[in-house]
Amino acid sequence: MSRNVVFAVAQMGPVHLADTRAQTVARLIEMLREAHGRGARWVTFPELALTTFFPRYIYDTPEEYDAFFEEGLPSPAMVPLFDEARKLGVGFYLGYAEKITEDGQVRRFNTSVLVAPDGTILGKYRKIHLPGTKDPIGDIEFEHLEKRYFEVGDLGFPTYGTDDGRFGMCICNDRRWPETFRVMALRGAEVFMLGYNTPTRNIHYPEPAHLREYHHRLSLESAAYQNAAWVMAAAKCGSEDGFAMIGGSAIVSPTGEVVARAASEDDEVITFSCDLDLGAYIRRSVFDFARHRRIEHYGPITSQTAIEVTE
Ligand code: CDV
Repeated sequence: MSRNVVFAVAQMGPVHLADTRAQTVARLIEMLREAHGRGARWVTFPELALTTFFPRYIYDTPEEYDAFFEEGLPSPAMVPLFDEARKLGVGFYLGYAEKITEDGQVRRFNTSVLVAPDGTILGKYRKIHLPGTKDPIGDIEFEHLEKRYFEVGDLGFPTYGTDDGRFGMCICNDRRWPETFRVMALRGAEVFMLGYNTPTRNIHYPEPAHLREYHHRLSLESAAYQNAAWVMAAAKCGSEDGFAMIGGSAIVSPTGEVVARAASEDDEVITFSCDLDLGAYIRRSVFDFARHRRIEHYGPITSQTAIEVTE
């Protein structure tokens, strides 16, 4: 039996501060329909897909920043998307800012949800590698304050079995960390879904502009190959109220090759019929984890964060 499944990545162009949730969700629904029309069973949408990338701005009180968060799953704003996806029989990954109240405590996370084609919520992922700072750097064109607005994710890297294989999720900066993908691969993931908002400019160092997209692609390609899995990567990109972010949404095969890539910096759907068995020969040979991994030598990966030189 063939294990070919059509996957879509729905890249978004900018979402401005003045855009309403209803306008933004209508764009997501339009892309969902396009993906369905091309035979897609699953769609990957971006990180924080429902609003502008608000961590670039300085807010001091929850009264100011709570407007960017969703409560409930689906939140009221998400309901039309959930309804349409269930009607079409399309599953999806969606990134959003999550606010929950737990034991009387308000908690906020940078989250993604995985919803099955029949509308079942399979599970959530909460971003673990939060980039940027808690306090503003100041004297800079824009900030990156994810550590100010979100807690570090507390769900680890779960994977979810579906009728079309086992999927794992991560979010944006997580893709630069090989540990992210190896943990999901060790839990059987055959498809990694991720959304991102990557500014074209590195505010911490004057890096040549071309490196932003190169490092993005390098991370996806190595993650796919080293774990013999498919990668679905969806950008929110273009200029949000004058702040530019890279495009380059892509589908990468387990051989590490980009098989589909967005051409624009706007709303754009890319699709590919993915053979979920393509990674099998890699998992039987060079990356046969059971035969070749040497965990007795990997201790520092979980016992140290920073570099420590002992000799
Ligand atoms: N949203 C992100 O996590 N952005 C980071 C930037 C700040 C480097 C990224 O890894 O793309």
